[in-house]
Amino acid sequence: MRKTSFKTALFGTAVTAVLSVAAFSGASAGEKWDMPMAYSASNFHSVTGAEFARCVTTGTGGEIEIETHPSGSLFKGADIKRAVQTGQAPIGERLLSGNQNENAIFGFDSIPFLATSFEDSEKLWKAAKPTLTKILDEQNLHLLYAVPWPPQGFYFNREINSVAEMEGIKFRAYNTATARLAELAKMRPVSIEAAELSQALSTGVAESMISSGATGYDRKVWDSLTHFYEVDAWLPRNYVMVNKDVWEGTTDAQKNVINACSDLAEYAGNWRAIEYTNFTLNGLREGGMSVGPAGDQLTSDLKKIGETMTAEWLEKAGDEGKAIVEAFRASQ
Ligand code: PCA
Repeated sequence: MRKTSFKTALFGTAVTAVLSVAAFSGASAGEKWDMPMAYSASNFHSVTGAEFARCVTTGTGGEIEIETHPSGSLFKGADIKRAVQTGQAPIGERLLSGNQNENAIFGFDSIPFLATSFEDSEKLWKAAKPTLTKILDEQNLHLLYAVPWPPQGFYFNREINSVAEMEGIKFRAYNTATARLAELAKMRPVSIEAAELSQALSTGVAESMISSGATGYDRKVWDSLTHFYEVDAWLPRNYVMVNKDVWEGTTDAQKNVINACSDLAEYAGNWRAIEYTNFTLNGLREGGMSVGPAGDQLTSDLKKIGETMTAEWLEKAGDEGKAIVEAFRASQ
């Protein structure tokens, strides 16, 4: 049978399922799943999501047609998880650590200086995934895949050489960890979604942030900011979730296709993130920004803040959190 000749492919049986369903089910009109995403269409997470959507649409022979809605056009980032939980949207993508205000475990990927490379980010993800899958399941959500952002560094509109020099600066925060970091550095945190970032910077609502080269590049921040310090503080993830009732309503064959497309998306998204890292740092340079490592004083000041934040997170995340960090360290 045609099926067996594909068995040696990268994703084995799962890929076979995609191909066989696509080949035999024809193009009947099916269900439409709108998929809200918070970041710009050109961002690599959105590109990966669009490919995932095509994979599912093709793989199910049109039985499930997914359409992505990037840039927060359907729901803003902060509203996407609730929308999927309550069934307002069947599927969606959200910044994982954006949910850490409801459960500290969601912030496992924003602990300063715990996992600072793509390799370690992958190990940390493996250590956290079972706990996270369970928490999401209890919230009526089924986890499909997660992709990291490039390492996080600091953006400023002036040269900064120590944490003392950050005092009073308006700092754009994207989750509880970044707001806490601002507080510890005596900056003034203001919560702003990436989709509103360019405007917040040009109007002076924010004058600094921690993020990846990718987001700075996507939002063309060189119009307002001058310095990017490569601190490699952490690599936060975006995750794609589906409403549990919707997931349970799919057939086994459809689940196989969606799982295969999810594996492929996580793998491809990870590679895109790696490739996007230097590409976007060069983009910041071409935009006129100074891009380079933080100085010794700034680095050691930030390490101290990192120690405080790590202790605070471990306290809040309890035994489950401690187990994730221990499993990660054992895998290093
Ligand atoms: N970009 C996202 C989150 C992390 C990142 O690199 C943002 O700034 O909103």
